[in-house]
Amino acid sequence: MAAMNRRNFLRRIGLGGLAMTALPLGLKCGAKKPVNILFIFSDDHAFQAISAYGGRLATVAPTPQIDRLAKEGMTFNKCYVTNSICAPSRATILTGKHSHLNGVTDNRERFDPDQLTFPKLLREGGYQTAIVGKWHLKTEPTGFDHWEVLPGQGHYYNPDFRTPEGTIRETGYVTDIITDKALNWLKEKRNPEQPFMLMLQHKAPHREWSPALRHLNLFDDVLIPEPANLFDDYEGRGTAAKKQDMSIEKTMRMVTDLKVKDESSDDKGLQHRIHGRMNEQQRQAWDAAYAPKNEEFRQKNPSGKELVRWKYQRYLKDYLRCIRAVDENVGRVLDYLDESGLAENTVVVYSSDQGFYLGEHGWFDKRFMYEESYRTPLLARWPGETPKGVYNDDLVSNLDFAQTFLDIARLPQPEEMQGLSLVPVLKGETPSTWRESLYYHYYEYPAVHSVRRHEGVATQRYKLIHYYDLGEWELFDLQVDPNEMDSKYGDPEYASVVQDLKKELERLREKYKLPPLEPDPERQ
Ligand code: SGN
Ligand code: CA
Repeated sequence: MAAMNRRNFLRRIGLGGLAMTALPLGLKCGAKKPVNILFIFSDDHAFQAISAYGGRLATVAPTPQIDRLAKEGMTFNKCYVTNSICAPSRATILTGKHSHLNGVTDNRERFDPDQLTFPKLLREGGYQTAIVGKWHLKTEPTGFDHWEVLPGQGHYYNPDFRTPEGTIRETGYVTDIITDKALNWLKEKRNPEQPFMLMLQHKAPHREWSPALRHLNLFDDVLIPEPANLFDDYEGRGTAAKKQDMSIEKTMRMVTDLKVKDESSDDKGLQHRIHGRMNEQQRQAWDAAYAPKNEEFRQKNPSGKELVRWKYQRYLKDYLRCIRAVDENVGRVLDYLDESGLAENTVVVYSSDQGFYLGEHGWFDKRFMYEESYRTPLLARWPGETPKGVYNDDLVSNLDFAQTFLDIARLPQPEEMQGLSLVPVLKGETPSTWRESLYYHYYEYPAVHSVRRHEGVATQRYKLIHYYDLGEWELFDLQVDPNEMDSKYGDPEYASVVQDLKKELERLREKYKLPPLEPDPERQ
């Protein structure tokens, strides 16, 4: 970039004063070589499905490869998202800003490609940048030297990829192919003279949870443990929890989600998403795996709670099968870093766009500020910097990722970004002034799954949620009610907690420049 352009660019990001210090800063200051950044990201990966986090699934469905990052680096127990849904989370990560400022408040919005993003700044700072896999932001990726992304949600089998040269179709399973492409870029395409930042973004384990053909019979003889609140009756919570449309019992579809083929029904979804994508050989393998299990299901013909239990088993097994392929492929990438000698100078981060319900509250999907969807996995390995095998309890957010990556690259963080660099935290030196609360806002309603709009504030112990169209509040005390079954809002014992949290919510709204709330009676 010419000197003049660079100066304008720095001015634009609020760092005009630095214009004389010729970039790339990350490459110049200090004797250390700039660090590579590998950001592995999945879609809807619940922390409950990563064995490093423990929990009921850790023994039945371990993730030994992702767990390597936990052993060799830091695992965050309290990483939360700003808005628990796909496109908004991705926009927050790229921009380091809350949804109302980056323009992607819900999945229907288009990402403005002219915005300031961390990949653009890394590229400007001398990094080679690439993204492979799910993008989901409608407009074309900007700020990347190399990109190959799935159109929209993409497909599990024989997926198409959008590239600057046009769309291409690949044969095979999406998680393997995304990894092949990422490895190919690392090995053959990038310029080894430059540091890199690679975003390796899986589609899996997103709905409809279609496994790799080699995993179709994994877990067949295993009983997946149920969560304690699989049969939640939503007492103790407000209208939003009662009126959602994301339950295993009522919302999950027998054909597309649960793969019970019904010869009498002409299910377009199954054809479009699964069968129609496959070649004859793949289709036969798929049918051979599901047909006997579906036959057994028909024989048993469960109903009521037994049917919910059956659906839960089928759902979880397919979901965990998808995770198995993600885990194996994380292993392939980590092995390559080891073999190539890159590992030593590469930060590896694993995260997901949000969490997911694996039957907790009787649900699948995300959106709510309740723990399973609000919280997202975050593991990071930075050789020589992160202490090994440490679990961190600081409140961190996907709002922090952009600034963290810039800081790792020793590049300046634009003032307009709203998060915090996690670099000191990663080094085991959390400042005493670290944040004590987080702001959340979910916007997509009316929409699929019928989750009402809400905003809220979370601290280490409490969560205050405001369903502003409904005029309802909920308060959870996670210390006594970790499963969030019993709102304490209105309980006199918690009156002062509510008062303090409302003040904190107002403070955060101001800090993050939220526009005034506009409750909409039409959206009750
Ligand atoms: C998107 C959403 C899901 C939702 C489906 C419904 N995921 O894929 O939450 O279940 O739509 O689509 S997101 O990652 O894009 O946010 S449907 O076509 O099955 O109705
Ligand atoms: Ca998602």
